[in-house]
Amino acid sequence: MGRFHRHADGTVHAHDHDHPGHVHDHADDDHGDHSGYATASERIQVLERIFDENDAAADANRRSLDAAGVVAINLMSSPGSGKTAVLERTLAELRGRIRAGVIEGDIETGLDAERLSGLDAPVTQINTAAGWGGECHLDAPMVAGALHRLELDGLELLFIENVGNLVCPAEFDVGAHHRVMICSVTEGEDKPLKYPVMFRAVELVLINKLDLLPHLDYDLALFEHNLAEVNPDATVLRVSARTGEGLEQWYGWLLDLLRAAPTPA
Ligand SMILES: Nc1nc2c(ncn2[C@@H]2O[C@H](COP(=O)(O)OP(=O)(O)OP(=O)(O)O)[C@@H](O)[C@H]2O)c(=O)[nH]1
Ligand SMILES: [Mg+2]
Repeated sequence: MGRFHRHADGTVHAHDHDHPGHVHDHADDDHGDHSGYATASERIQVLERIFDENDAAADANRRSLDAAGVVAINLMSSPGSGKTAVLERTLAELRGRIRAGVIEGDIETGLDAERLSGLDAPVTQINTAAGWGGECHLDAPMVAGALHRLELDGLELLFIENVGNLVCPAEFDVGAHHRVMICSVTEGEDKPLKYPVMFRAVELVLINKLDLLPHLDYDLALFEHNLAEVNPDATVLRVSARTGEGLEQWYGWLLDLLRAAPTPA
């Protein structure tokens, strides 16, 4: 299937011409779809149905979380930016202050869930290769299954570590209340400009691996300028999951969310 995405107004757009150098001789866009669907518009209808079903499942997830008084955060980033490293520190340092749990999303393995075990927080794993077609992102039905495995009434905060990917996770509402991303200094200053859908989707960006700055020619101010170009409203925190630098502000941000959350009816 060709690449597709959803616009801010909810409409779906599919790209048929995603073969560089390949010349198409179709007279119109509704002709010769390469995906197995008869026409491009048939494909868009299918994609819209997928997004509609996902959104309904996401709303149901949020209702379950709200009923239990749990605030959920969808944590996204490229592979290796430090999602699990930030969670390891966060769970360890907020232990005893916040009752937190984790849904850990990966294509394969339980390696991240193992890293987060023993921190007094329930962790449940979603492997998208196990029955979800090896998807490169989490979606709301996957998260619905994981919510059933957690004792939500015992939690205040739920982290949903998405599959490492700077594109697709931003397009699927999983039913979380807040979307946060991590971008590490080893990824380059240009990433907000090249992957704007992700950077626009979030309210907080953690710039991670600050401890590596002396070894890089990374320009923090340029990264923040590029981020402001695509998402001027995002809160930005500079952190290092290795040294703990800046993480107090992240904990403060989390505690503020919990204070602001409505108490369940
Ligand atoms: N120097 C340094 N290394 C870090 C920092 N944060 C994470 N790392 C390292 O970066 C690597 C990837 O970190 P992870 O926490 O596994 O990243 P992730 O985003 O969870 O990766 P995926 O789950 O595979 O997408 C590991 O070797 C971490 O130890 C940091 O602040 N500084
Ligand atoms: Mg991880």
